[in-house]
Amino acid sequence: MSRIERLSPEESAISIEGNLQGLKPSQINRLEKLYQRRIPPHEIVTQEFARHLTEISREINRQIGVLVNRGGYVEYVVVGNARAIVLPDLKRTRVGAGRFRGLRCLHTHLAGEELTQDDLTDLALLRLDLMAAIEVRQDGLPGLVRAAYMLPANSRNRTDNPSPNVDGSPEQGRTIASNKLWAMLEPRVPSQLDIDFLDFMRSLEEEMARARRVRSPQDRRERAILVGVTSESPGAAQESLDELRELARSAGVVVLDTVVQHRARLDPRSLLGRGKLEELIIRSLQLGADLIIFDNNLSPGQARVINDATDLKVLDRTQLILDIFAQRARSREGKIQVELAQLKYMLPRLTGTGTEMSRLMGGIGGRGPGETKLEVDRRRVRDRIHHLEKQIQQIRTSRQVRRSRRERRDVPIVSIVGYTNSGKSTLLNTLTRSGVAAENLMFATLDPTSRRLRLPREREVIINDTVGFIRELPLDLITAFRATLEEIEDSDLLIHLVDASNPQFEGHISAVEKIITDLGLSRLPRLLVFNKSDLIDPDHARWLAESRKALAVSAIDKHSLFPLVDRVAEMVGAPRISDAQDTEDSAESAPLVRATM
Ligand SMILES: Nc1nc2c(ncn2[C@@H]2O[C@H](COP(=O)(O)OP(=O)(O)OP(=O)(O)O)[C@@H](O)[C@H]2O)c(=O)[nH]1
Ligand SMILES: [Mg+2]
Repeated sequence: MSRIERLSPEESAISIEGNLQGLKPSQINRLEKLYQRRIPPHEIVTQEFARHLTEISREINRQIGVLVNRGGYVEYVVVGNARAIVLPDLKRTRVGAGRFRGLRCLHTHLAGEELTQDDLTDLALLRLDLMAAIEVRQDGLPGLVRAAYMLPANSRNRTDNPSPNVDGSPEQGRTIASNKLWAMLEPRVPSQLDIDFLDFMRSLEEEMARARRVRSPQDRRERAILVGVTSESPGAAQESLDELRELARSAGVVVLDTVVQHRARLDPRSLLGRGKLEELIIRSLQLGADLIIFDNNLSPGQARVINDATDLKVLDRTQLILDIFAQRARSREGKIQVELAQLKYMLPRLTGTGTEMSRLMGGIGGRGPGETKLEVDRRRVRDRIHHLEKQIQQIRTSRQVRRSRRERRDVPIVSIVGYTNSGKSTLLNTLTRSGVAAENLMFATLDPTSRRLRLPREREVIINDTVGFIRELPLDLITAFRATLEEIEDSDLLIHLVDASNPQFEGHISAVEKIITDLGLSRLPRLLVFNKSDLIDPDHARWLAESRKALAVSAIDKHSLFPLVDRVAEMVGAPRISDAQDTEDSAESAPLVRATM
């Protein structure tokens, strides 16, 4: 086994960590000798090894811990105080999603006490194979060994034990989402621990792999746990999390589980309480998650604390949205805008160098901004931002020229705005018989499309599809889409399209209104249009429209759109085509004239 060779005693560093103050050289020497002892790989601990630990432990009246690998070699020796021990931070070496570290902790408990909460936390956070406390009897000999291990998901309904060699029923562990997180072996003295440790770990890992939903090697999608921390009502939190789930789906992420924590007051430091954080880590281990996505937006400080504690890739809501934008942007300008927004969001979150940073930088599937992933430093990020801003400026100038050309044309502009997935692209397609991609995904459209729409009585307008809005969309991100914005700014009319079939449509309307106001566009005439009315009760649709001086349509049914076209013509007072200077091929692009009815 290469692992044994690599970590043979000759090669591993002989160092004792922790509380060494006041120890005699002979005692240090005996501690160092631990590195030369080997436990047969199939045993958790031998009587002899345990005795070596307990004797020194009693003598110096401090806890002693060792981390032992699966080859049976000691990798770390740590000295604590009489009641506790601080294990080294192993997180620099990352463990694959859903795997154990291949190290178990054996440490002494001077009063023969149960495993402490800290012991169990270490078991989870360090993803140890096993956490064992060896009782130190008054005479310095080893007493009972109490050992805990993490359980695979859904083991509540399990009838068999992870290892056929484990006797007795494991003690109940703490539960999350009705899943036990850990279990205990029956306490025994070392000589009676008749478990084949390697077999035990193998069956535990196999069961862990089975519990994680089967992933085919081709399936490269990342797997995430969604987390919402809220002081709001459970209902509101759930709705918000439902939207996050849609966002995650749109980003191509598989959602394994969702976790909501209610707190009267959100913890400004880590957002989540420590216990919840720990549960989250175990849960991600059980399910084989690569990534945790927060519904909340994390401050740079919170992101750092959570990142350090979990050793998992952590994204917040804004980063998830940015990630979707990064996947979807097609135009050169769109791509630059997204990279710019990503860099600006990440700049205050960059600390340190190397892996730590790459974890923060990496979006889903490692799609961090630009090519600069591993060795980025702040200065380079700033340079890149500067460079991209200059490019944007150039594109903007050339667009200005195009715009002024169009202004001369004197054709009214109508922009379709609305919450993401409300059906804007579908509406444009049906109105103009075009093939703009419309999908049941959030932020399907990022690059704006303009089409001519011929209205009754030989009139026409230019109609724009736009990027969708979403609640709590950072204004920075919208302004990043200047191209879309400029189209909206020039509009003579905004069609505010609402997905009436979405239970949250009221919230969507206010979110869109707020963004319109924030963008300083509230002066523009607006027409509220309830879409997807085919999915709701027709009477309700009619009532909705009437009560709000709005229209109810179904963008997939062109007949439902005639009243809309009439109203648009009325509101923009569109000139006759013959009045406009440039009529191009507008005769062919006349899909929605009454004659087709
Ligand atoms: N049943 C029904 N489905 C619709 C209607 N309008 C749009 N859809 C569907 O809703 C989904 C979203 O439509 P899009 O046109 O892509 O929505 P969008 O507003 O452009 O979305 P983004 O570009 O992502 O902001 C698609 O699956 C459409 O087929 C409608 O009137 N009725
Ligand atoms: Mg769209």
